[in-house]
Amino acid sequence: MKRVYYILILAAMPMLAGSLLGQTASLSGQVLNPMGEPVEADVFLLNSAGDTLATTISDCDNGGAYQFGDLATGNTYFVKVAKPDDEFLNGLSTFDMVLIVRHILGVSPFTGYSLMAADINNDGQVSILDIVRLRRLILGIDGMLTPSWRFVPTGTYTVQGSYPILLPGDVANFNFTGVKTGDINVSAIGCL
Ligand SMILES: [Ca+2]
Ligand SMILES: [Ca+2]
Repeated sequence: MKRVYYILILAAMPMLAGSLLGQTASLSGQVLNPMGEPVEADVFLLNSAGDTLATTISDCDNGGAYQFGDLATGNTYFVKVAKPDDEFLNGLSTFDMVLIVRHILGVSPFTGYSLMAADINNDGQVSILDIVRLRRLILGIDGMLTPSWRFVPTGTYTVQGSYPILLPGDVANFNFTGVKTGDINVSAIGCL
């Protein structure tokens, strides 16, 4: 019987220690466009196995803020941000096509988020194929664009799907930048 109690106490110890020391933390940040304006998007919190632990929405009425609370400290979590593809023409115009042409001709080369936005067919480079694709979208010949938005941790430019974050305690400002595919001049409305 003593041994059973011992095992029970051992099993309960990490939980007890965590609650006694208050070892929970929150993770928060903002989802913004490249101009720093809020974007409403779905924010997913995943574990390392890829299971969804919680979901929330970045709040346009609160500067695009999102937050997860009551998380165990010391763990690495993963955050994924996504936005439905249904408003794929949001912000797309012939002016974006002109800007991509100027990039390809070397007149006004892109950097950073503009390069991400201009890769419309998602093949890792900006080429005449992206202009063709954008033209077909604007003319209504092609009826979908996937992904319509791409989200990366602010200051990075490589899309991976989900991004790790270690929680030694509360972490704020795990911010994401949302790039609307094809929208070079950032005219898409982020809070639809
Ligand atoms: Ca491309
Ligand atoms: Ca645009």
